[in-house]
Amino acid sequence: IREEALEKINEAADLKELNALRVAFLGKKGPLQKAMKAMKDMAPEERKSFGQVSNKAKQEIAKAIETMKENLEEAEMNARIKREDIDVTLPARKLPTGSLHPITMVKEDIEELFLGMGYTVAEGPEVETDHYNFELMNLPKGHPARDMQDTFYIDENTLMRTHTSPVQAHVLLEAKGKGPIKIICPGKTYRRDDDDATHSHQFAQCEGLVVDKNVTMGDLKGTLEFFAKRTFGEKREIRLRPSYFPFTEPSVEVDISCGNCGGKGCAMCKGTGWIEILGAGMVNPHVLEMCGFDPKEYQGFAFGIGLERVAMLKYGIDNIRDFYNDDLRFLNQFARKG
Ligand code: FA5
Repeated sequence: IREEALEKINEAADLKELNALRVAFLGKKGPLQKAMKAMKDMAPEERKSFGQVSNKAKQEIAKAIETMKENLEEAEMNARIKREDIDVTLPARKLPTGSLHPITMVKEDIEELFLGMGYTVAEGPEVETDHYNFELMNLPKGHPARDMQDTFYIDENTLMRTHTSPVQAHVLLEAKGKGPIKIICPGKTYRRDDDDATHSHQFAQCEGLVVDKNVTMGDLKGTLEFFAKRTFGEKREIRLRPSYFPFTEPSVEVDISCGNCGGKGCAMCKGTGWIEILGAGMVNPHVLEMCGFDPKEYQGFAFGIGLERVAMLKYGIDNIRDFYNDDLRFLNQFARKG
């Protein structure tokens, strides 16, 4: 029995086989156990020596199993280490990463530019009251200029803000009549416009508001010129055209010289040499008054930039819908490396 067991143990290929041998030779139903049972019919002398022999055989088998177990375990560990060996010289697999949306990039660039001029970034709600979106912006109910901004109403007094200008009122009221104020507010805006190549029912604006003593139209022009040159290039010029917004007086529309033809006139600027980029003006004294500021003491300027418009000009995009189609082939073109 001993020899047969030792031979088989040495040939065991793996731990499972070895365990089966342990059960077979040392288990209750094994040959040694059977032989021990036969001992009770033996003469005492014979029983003693038989007992010694079989105990010795049992110990030897157990020891052989233990030794073999260690060997097999070590072999298995070595095989595993080999299998899981990592080749550190292999180049890493490239993981696909996302990138910032071009509108987000334009927004962040504008934020950085104005933060550098001492502005802070304000925020306001996208679901707004009629009071803030219109009344405090000098657009009382029934005012014809309300038609300039077709509105998504939630109920009679609640709406999706049609511009970022109501943030002016929030900031002014919070300041409780004390300047200076110097904020920008980028954010989403909503209008019931029919979607086409240059209009979307949801778009983004960036409001700017400066209120202090002795603020002039010259400050407004200088600020917007700085913005235009930084955003589109040093060679670009701006011009102010008289316009109308109920919340500014005087109001202007600001054009930038066409980057495509350098101002000579081409298809992109419809032959005029200029492209409109934003609305602006001196804060209407009535708005200051409604928002708790004394217009004899304080003046201000404000502007509202369409972010899609800026992104389209900057990146040469001719269809605003491209921004909202989530087409990675389009979006990946703007991924900033590093
Ligand atoms: C306003 O919304 C004013 N609140 C801007 C302003 C602020 C003037 C402060 C004076 C002082 P307007 O309706 O022109 O103005 O919109 C401003 C810009 O938003 C436009 O020049 C345009 O770039 C963008 N815009 C307006 N409607 C849409 C639209 N449907 N889709 C995409 N962009 C739009």
